[in-house]
Amino acid sequence: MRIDLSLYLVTDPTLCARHGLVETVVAAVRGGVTVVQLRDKHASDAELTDQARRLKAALAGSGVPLIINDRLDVALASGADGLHIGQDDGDVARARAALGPAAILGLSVQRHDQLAALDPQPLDYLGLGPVFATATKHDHAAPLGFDGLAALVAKSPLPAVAIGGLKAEHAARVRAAGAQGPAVISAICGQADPEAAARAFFTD
Ligand code: TZP
Ligand code: MG
Repeated sequence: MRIDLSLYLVTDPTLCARHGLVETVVAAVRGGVTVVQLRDKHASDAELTDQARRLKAALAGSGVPLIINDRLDVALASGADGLHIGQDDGDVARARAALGPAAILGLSVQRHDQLAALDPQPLDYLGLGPVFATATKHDHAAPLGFDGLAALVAKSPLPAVAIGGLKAEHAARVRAAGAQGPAVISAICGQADPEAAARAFFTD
């Protein structure tokens, strides 16, 4: 599936609570976010499915896909547009088989050996990072920096977003490194004005 990775919003239950999950996402989409990933490591499947359905309804007509982090069952039950998994979240071929050909499927990659080992065929895109250290993800891998990001993108068989500590001022360098765009949590979700925060990613 073709997917616009220009600005990828990942949600966080604490940071998005400032304005409410749905309100934050709707405002961010008004500001130019092109993909939304629902990410909550602690919610039950039932809670996350309910949130996904509410987000999916709020995004109707926007053309912005909703992707679920980690939980294949929630992606299937909620009618979301896709799934994003990490290196330890199961087999991409099995996820593709369960989701069907029309769904979006993304994978997180932190290192060259992971890139060399992956089969791109079932996947639509990669999430590469972290570019910088970030307090938003506690157990993150070693930061890549922009040079490390560019080196990974150069070897990537798939379009990629970059993640980790990215702010609007970094958007141009992310694109210059060859990524389709930045993926962010706190630069949008934790902000007083999520719409303006999203729009700022397109100003340079
Ligand atoms: N994966 C790598 S870094 C990260 C994830 C989910 C957190 C990104 O959050 P922020 O606030 O944009 O640094
Ligand atoms: Mg995961």
